[in-house]
Amino acid sequence: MKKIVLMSVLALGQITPAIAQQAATMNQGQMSALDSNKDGAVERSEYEAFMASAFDNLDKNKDGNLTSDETKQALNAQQFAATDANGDGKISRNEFLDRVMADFKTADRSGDGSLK
Ligand SMILES: [Ca+2]
Ligand SMILES: [Ca+2]
Ligand SMILES: [Ca+2]
Repeated sequence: MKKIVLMSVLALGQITPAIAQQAATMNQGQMSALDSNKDGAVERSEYEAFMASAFDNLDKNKDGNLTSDETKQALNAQQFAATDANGDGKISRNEFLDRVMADFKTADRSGDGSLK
């Protein structure tokens, strides 16, 4: 499970430098960062909250969209295009969350809404 969450983070590139630097191993600290209620599982809501704050960090001018400029450290052109579902050259909050939550759904093989 640790590996699966990590792959999801990597699918979007380097969401935060801290995660990227430690991408090779998902350590206990990173697990705890996602598991905010500390029950040992990462629920959908926890994952979504984490990713929403990652979006906010990337959205430097706080207009609710990520431009290629704002994500140039994090996403390559291919990743950007894959996340920009409607192809308008910006990644909206919904497009971002749709993408990462699709990753969550893929990772949640048991379909119980949590990763553990
Ligand atoms: Ca939890
Ligand atoms: Ca922006
Ligand atoms: Ca878009």
